[in-house]
Amino acid sequence: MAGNRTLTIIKPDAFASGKAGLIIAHLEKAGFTIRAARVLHLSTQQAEQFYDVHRARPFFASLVKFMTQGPCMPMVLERDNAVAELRNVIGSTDPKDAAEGTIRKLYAVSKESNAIHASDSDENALRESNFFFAETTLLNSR
Ligand code: 3AN
Repeated sequence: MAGNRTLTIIKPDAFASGKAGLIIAHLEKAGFTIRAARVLHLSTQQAEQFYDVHRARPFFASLVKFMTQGPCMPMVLERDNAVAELRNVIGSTDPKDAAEGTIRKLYAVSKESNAIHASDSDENALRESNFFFAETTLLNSR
Protein backbone atom coordinates (compact mmCIF):
# COMPACT_ATOMS: atom_id res chain seq x y z
CA MET A 1 0.00 0.00 0.00
CA ALA A 2 1.27 3.47 -0.83
CA GLY A 3 2.50 5.42 2.18
CA ASN A 4 1.00 8.64 3.48
CA ARG A 5 4.20 10.67 3.92
CA THR A 6 6.70 12.24 1.58
CA LEU A 7 9.58 14.69 1.70
CA THR A 8 9.63 17.97 -0.15
CA ILE A 9 12.22 20.74 -0.32
CA ILE A 10 11.46 24.32 -1.29
CA LYS A 11 14.73 24.84 -3.15
CA PRO A 12 17.08 27.83 -2.74
CA ASP A 13 15.78 29.62 -5.87
CA ALA A 14 12.16 29.64 -4.69
CA PHE A 15 13.06 30.31 -1.07
CA ALA A 16 15.27 33.31 -1.97
CA SER A 17 12.63 34.82 -4.24
CA GLY A 18 9.99 34.73 -1.50
CA LYS A 19 7.88 31.92 -2.93
CA ALA A 20 7.87 29.71 0.19
CA GLY A 21 4.51 31.02 1.43
CA LEU A 22 2.83 30.63 -1.96
CA ILE A 23 4.19 27.10 -2.37
CA ILE A 24 3.09 26.06 1.12
CA ALA A 25 -0.40 27.46 0.44
CA HIS A 26 -0.48 25.48 -2.83
CA LEU A 27 0.53 22.28 -0.99
CA GLU A 28 -2.08 22.80 1.74
CA LYS A 29 -4.80 23.44 -0.85
CA ALA A 30 -3.78 20.14 -2.46
CA GLY A 31 -4.56 18.36 0.81
CA PHE A 32 -1.11 18.03 2.35
CA THR A 33 -0.48 18.59 6.06
CA ILE A 34 2.98 19.71 7.22
CA ARG A 35 4.36 17.22 9.75
CA ALA A 36 7.86 18.71 10.08
CA ALA A 37 9.65 21.75 8.61
CA ARG A 38 12.95 23.55 8.92
CA VAL A 39 15.07 26.11 7.11
CA LEU A 40 18.73 25.32 6.54
CA HIS A 41 21.64 26.15 4.28
CA LEU A 42 23.04 22.86 3.00
CA SER A 43 26.79 22.31 3.03
CA THR A 44 28.45 20.86 -0.08
CA GLN A 45 28.91 17.59 1.74
CA GLN A 46 25.24 17.42 2.75
CA ALA A 47 24.02 18.22 -0.79
CA GLU A 48 26.36 15.59 -2.26
CA GLN A 49 25.05 13.04 0.22
CA PHE A 50 21.41 13.92 -0.40
CA TYR A 51 21.80 13.63 -4.20
CA ASP A 52 24.15 10.63 -4.05
CA VAL A 53 22.04 8.72 -6.62
CA HIS A 54 22.87 11.41 -9.18
CA ARG A 55 26.63 11.36 -8.49
CA ALA A 56 27.47 9.96 -11.93
CA ARG A 57 25.20 12.37 -13.83
CA PRO A 58 26.78 15.22 -15.82
CA PHE A 59 24.75 17.84 -13.92
CA PHE A 60 25.81 16.61 -10.46
CA ALA A 61 28.37 19.34 -9.65
CA SER A 62 26.03 22.05 -10.90
CA LEU A 63 23.12 20.61 -8.92
CA VAL A 64 25.19 20.58 -5.71
CA LYS A 65 26.29 24.17 -6.32
CA PHE A 66 22.69 25.22 -6.90
CA MET A 67 21.38 23.47 -3.79
CA THR A 68 24.08 25.10 -1.63
CA GLN A 69 23.62 28.66 -2.92
CA GLY A 70 21.30 29.66 -0.10
CA PRO A 71 18.79 28.40 2.46
CA CYS A 72 16.19 25.81 1.53
CA MET A 73 13.15 24.47 3.34
CA PRO A 74 12.67 20.71 3.73
CA MET A 75 9.27 19.52 4.96
CA VAL A 76 7.64 16.20 5.69
CA LEU A 77 4.16 16.22 4.15
CA GLU A 78 1.23 13.95 4.83
CA ARG A 79 -1.85 12.92 2.85
CA ASP A 80 -3.07 9.66 1.31
CA ASN A 81 -0.90 8.33 -1.52
CA ALA A 82 1.59 11.10 -0.65
CA VAL A 83 4.49 10.36 -3.02
CA ALA A 84 2.41 10.09 -6.20
CA GLU A 85 0.08 12.98 -5.27
CA LEU A 86 3.01 15.32 -4.59
CA ARG A 87 4.69 14.38 -7.89
CA ASN A 88 1.40 15.37 -9.62
CA VAL A 89 1.21 18.67 -7.77
CA ILE A 90 4.82 19.71 -8.52
CA GLY A 91 4.84 18.77 -12.24
CA SER A 92 7.66 17.68 -14.57
CA THR A 93 11.34 18.32 -13.76
CA ASP A 94 11.59 20.87 -16.59
CA PRO A 95 9.01 23.68 -16.18
CA LYS A 96 8.67 23.79 -19.97
CA ASP A 97 7.12 20.31 -19.79
CA ALA A 98 5.18 20.86 -16.56
CA ALA A 99 1.38 20.86 -16.72
CA GLU A 100 -0.53 24.12 -16.21
CA GLY A 101 -1.23 24.89 -12.57
CA THR A 102 1.63 22.76 -11.21
CA ILE A 103 4.13 24.29 -8.79
CA ARG A 104 7.01 24.02 -11.27
CA LYS A 105 4.93 25.56 -14.06
CA LEU A 106 4.09 28.46 -11.76
CA TYR A 107 7.40 29.01 -9.94
CA ALA A 108 10.31 27.14 -11.59
CA VAL A 109 12.76 28.94 -13.85
CA SER A 110 14.58 26.02 -15.51
CA LYS A 111 15.28 22.30 -15.22
CA GLU A 112 17.86 23.08 -12.53
CA SER A 113 16.24 26.09 -10.84
CA ASN A 114 13.02 24.16 -10.48
CA ALA A 115 11.68 25.47 -7.18
CA ILE A 116 10.83 22.23 -5.42
CA HIS A 117 11.98 18.67 -4.76
CA ALA A 118 9.71 15.69 -4.11
CA SER A 119 10.66 12.13 -3.19
CA ASP A 120 10.10 9.65 -6.01
CA SER A 121 9.23 6.53 -3.95
CA ASP A 122 8.09 5.55 -0.46
CA GLU A 123 11.56 4.14 0.19
CA ASN A 124 13.26 7.42 -0.76
CA ALA A 125 10.64 9.43 1.15
CA LEU A 126 11.70 7.61 4.30
CA ARG A 127 15.43 7.93 3.56
CA GLU A 128 15.10 11.64 2.73
CA SER A 129 12.88 12.38 5.75
CA ASN A 130 15.47 10.72 8.00
CA PHE A 131 18.17 12.81 6.32
CA PHE A 132 16.60 16.06 7.56
CA PHE A 133 14.51 15.11 10.58
CA ALA A 134 15.00 13.05 13.71
CA GLU A 135 12.04 10.78 14.38
CA THR A 136 11.26 12.69 17.56
CA THR A 137 10.65 15.94 15.63
CA LEU A 138 7.96 14.34 13.44
CA LEU A 139 4.35 14.78 14.52
CA ASN A 140 2.36 11.62 14.86
CA SER A 141 -0.25 10.80 12.25
CA ARG A 142 -3.79 11.91 12.90
P1 3AN B 1 12.96 15.37 -10.11
O1 3AN B 1 13.42 16.44 -9.17
O2 3AN B 1 11.83 15.82 -11.00
O3 3AN B 1 12.69 14.06 -9.42
P2 3AN B 1 15.44 14.14 -11.05
O4 3AN B 1 15.39 13.25 -9.85
O5 3AN B 1 15.61 13.52 -12.39
O6 3AN B 1 14.17 15.10 -11.11
O7 3AN B 1 16.65 15.16 -10.85
C1 3AN B 1 16.99 15.66 -9.62
C2 3AN B 1 17.32 17.11 -9.74
O8 3AN B 1 18.44 17.27 -10.58
C3 3AN B 1 16.20 17.93 -10.41
N1 3AN B 1 15.22 18.38 -9.48
C4 3AN B 1 16.96 19.07 -11.03
O9 3AN B 1 17.17 20.10 -10.07
C5 3AN B 1 18.30 18.43 -11.36
N2 3AN B 1 18.37 18.05 -12.76
C6 3AN B 1 17.80 16.98 -13.34
N3 3AN B 1 18.11 16.93 -14.65
C7 3AN B 1 18.90 17.99 -14.89
C8 3AN B 1 19.57 18.50 -16.05
N4 3AN B 1 19.49 17.88 -17.23
N5 3AN B 1 20.29 19.63 -15.92
C9 3AN B 1 20.40 20.24 -14.74
N6 3AN B 1 19.81 19.81 -13.61
C10 3AN B 1 19.06 18.71 -13.68
